[in-house]
Amino acid sequence: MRTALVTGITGQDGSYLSEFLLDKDYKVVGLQRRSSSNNFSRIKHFLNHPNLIIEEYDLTDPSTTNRIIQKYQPEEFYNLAAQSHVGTSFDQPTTTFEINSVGVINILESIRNFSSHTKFYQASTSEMFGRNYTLKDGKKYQDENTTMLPQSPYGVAKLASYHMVQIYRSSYNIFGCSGILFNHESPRRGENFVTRKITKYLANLIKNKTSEKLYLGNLDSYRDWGHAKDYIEAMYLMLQQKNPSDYIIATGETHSVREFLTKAFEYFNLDYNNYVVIDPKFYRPSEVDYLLGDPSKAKSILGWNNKISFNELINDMIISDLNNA
Ligand code: NAP
Ligand code: G4F
Repeated sequence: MRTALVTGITGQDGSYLSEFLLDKDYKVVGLQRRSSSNNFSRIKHFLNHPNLIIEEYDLTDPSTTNRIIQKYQPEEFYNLAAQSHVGTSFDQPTTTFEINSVGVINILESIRNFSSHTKFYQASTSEMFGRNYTLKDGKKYQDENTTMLPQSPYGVAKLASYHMVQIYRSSYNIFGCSGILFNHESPRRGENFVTRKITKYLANLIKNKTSEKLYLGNLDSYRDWGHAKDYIEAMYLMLQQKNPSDYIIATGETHSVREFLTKAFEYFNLDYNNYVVIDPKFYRPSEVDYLLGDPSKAKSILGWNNKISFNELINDMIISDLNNA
């Protein structure tokens, strides 16, 4: 039985990936940071799985990282833990850098010193491109060759760890891959990301007849939004290849926040203009305006394909939030 370590198991992607690996008969060691209150809501339905072990862990603590790597010597290590909110990274740049950059170096050093056969997956991000894109035949997009010019402390920290993975690959022959994932959402998405904020608000509006308004920031940025269930499969595929590499994972479609909002409200035949208030509090000091990924490399080498459409994603999130409201 193969062993996989998954950091961030209590998060959106960590929860889906762990279930996926357990279904493939892996032993999964889920690394969870200590909390004074229970944050198992995304994993409680499989917490009793016989092949799941939960270990307490903090990415910023190198001695714990060393101890856990030495103890399990895993075949695969998926690093999904992060301070993952871009807006928050402007308020907490040092914490963001500690977790999203220094934390990754801690893991890479542990693998180099104690478990060099371990294949490593790093959760990189389209936020690393910032406002940059490639322009070809009148189309703006980002692919593996697009220059990265991050616009947020989060993007900078993720770019540092992306380069670190490349350095450990070329200098020490570590099997390290970065998945450059574009935005992906699901019913398990954190409630302060824009998509979930919208679907949760709508469910509350319909079920509880609230008269509260929905406060949002910039509606004119574009994102390439996929479903987390599709994207975790790409992470697994990257570590099954003969050689390590970095891959864009995206749908190849882009939509504005306004479009997401319009479609979500139309589900209930409502006009968002009657409910949404723009609050400058949610504007960022620097915004990423336009993301559209070209996943051709992942399609041809990994055989990966996005299956869940933009409309299906919105419906899945709305229905789930309605059931929970
Ligand atoms: P998420 O739901 O915010 O989950 C983040 C996880 O990291 C949580 O389990 C969190 O634990 C854990 N964590 C945070 N700080 C930690 C620390 N110091 N030590 C140990 N664990 C810590 O994020 P996600 O959406 O699943 O994203 C997964 C990864 O992909 C992240 O690295 C994110 O930056 C990256 N990414 C996400 C997207 C996207 O659109 N979702 C796109 C590109 C890249 P708690 O539960 O205790 O908070
Ligand atoms: O949902 P968001 O916070 O996602 P963002 O900033 O694109 O970051 C997500 O995707 C990245 C990949 O590109 C990941 F690396 C990262 O970890 C995270 O998962 O914001 C999306 C857009 C932004 O343009 C934001 O300014 O929505 C805009 N927005 C408008 N009103 C809002 C709000 N964002 C949030 N969070 N809350 C609002 O009220």
